[in-house]
Amino acid sequence: METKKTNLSDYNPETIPSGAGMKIGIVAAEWNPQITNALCEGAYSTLVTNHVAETDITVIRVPGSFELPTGAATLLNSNTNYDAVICLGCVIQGETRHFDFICGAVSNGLTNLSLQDGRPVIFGVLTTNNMQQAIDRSGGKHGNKGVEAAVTAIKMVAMQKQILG
Ligand code: RBF
Repeated sequence: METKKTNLSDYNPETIPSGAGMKIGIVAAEWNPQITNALCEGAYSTLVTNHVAETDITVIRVPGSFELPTGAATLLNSNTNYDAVICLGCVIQGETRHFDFICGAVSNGLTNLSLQDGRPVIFGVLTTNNMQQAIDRSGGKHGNKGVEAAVTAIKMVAMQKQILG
């Protein structure tokens, strides 16, 4: 069981179910590309390390984090039966209130989408005060939130397969 996370990339491989056979979509925002590319790399490599086939992973891009819910809905509504969608973005506090609106819209949008659809939609969005905090959490001293998001996706899909078959 998790208590306080010290590093976003830390997980116990023995507690992760195999991702073999799972189909996973990744939606990454283009804003702050240095960060979101690193999140994407962390998520993708973690899925592959945990036996998700590369042919079962689809990566799409949307312009900004605000568009993540629509990107995720597009994958869930497609003909491919994704088991989960991982959403990756980085919203950095600026001088205007955009930060609050974007963060609120994305977290509500992804939550509502997941509850309506039933499949896991993973919140892999960094919401930071500055660029350094984002660097620290996208492969820096606090690990990589993309790794955490991928582990969460695999665990959620395995939980649903166990309960729902
Ligand atoms: N998108 C992000 O993913 N991260 C940001 O930090 C971010 N900051 C923004 C700041 C401003 C002032 C504006 C206008 C947009 C920003 N966006 C950001 C883009 C946003 O998510 C969305 O793509 C656009 O608002 C178009 O809907």
